[in-house]
Amino acid sequence: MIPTASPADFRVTLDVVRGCLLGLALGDALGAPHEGGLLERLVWRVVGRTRLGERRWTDDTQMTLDVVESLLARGAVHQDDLARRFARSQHWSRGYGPGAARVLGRIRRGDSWEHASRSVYPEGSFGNGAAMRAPILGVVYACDAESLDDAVTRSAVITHAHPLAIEGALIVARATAAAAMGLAMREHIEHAADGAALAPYRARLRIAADWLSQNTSVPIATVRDQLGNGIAAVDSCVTALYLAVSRLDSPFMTLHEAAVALGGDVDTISAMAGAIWGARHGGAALPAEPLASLEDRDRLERLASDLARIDWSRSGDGPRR
Ligand code: F2R
Ligand code: MG
Ligand code: MG
Repeated sequence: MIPTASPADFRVTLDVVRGCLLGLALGDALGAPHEGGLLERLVWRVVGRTRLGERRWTDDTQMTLDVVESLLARGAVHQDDLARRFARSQHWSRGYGPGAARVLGRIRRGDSWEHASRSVYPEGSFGNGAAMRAPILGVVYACDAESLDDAVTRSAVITHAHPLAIEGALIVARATAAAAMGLAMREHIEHAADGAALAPYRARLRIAADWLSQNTSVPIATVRDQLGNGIAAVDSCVTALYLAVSRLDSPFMTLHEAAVALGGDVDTISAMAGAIWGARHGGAALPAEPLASLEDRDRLERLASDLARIDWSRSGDGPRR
């Protein structure tokens, strides 16, 4: 386990929860028109706005909302409940990964998540679908590293049993926790590199830490070549972390523009990076205009308020309301 410092007096505030949740949804919705190939972009032109003209978000936000609603209903990561919610919410128009859509279809038809999650790939999916829903768990369990790792792993394995998917989710959640707690992010990445269980993450985190310590601007093509921009967790989690940390002192839209320039899995990289940036700066720092046209803003605000009302630090014996 990576020792993210956990100041005893850290308390999750509404502003931090809003920053993480809305930062993720905004990154997702702004990135979605840029994701995938020609066909996916054409489809998004048709389904990318609600009837009210709001910017729709994709599977990244939908699965995060499933995690939040399940947490609120059960007080912890309850895998059967979460699997049912993931399966019920899944809809083609949210752009789920092909393997994830099949896994969730099986669960909907009555298969257990334990069986379904290994039905498409026997060793489990190594896509970034577990990492994209992990940031909010990082915030909720920020000051309890053990509960954080347990919650993220339990959420991940429902659809993504592959070790690369789980470690990617842990890296993103721990980084969101570190951002929320105001820790020094370059040092956090160095610790993460030293503690990473899997070699591809160790290598990428080390590259990111070196770039940050040199304090120079790295061309976006170099970021793409060395950290990746793909749908696999290993090609997107460290990328999102690096983009967020290297642009932590810039406006949110600068971060989003970098994700668009990077290309590839833009909605997910922008969502994960947006959640980390938002957890650091809080919801009040997010740009007003795109936020005003975000799909289901009221629901996101209500869920953020409900989460922030609970003291999750006593997760071992159940959170206090
Ligand atoms: N689905 C999309 N975008 C559609 C366009 C993607 C584009 N064509 C591209 O490939 O870049 N976006 C959403 O999906 C991502 C999250 O995906 P998730 O939930 O991880 O899905 P899945 O299907 O489990 O994994 C993704 C793909 O990775 C490959 N893969 C995974 N595990 C594998 C394994 N064990 N062996 C071989 N291949 C494996 C497969 O190609 C999977 O389809 C997010 O971007 C979200 O926005
Ligand atoms: Mg998506
Ligand atoms: Mg994506």
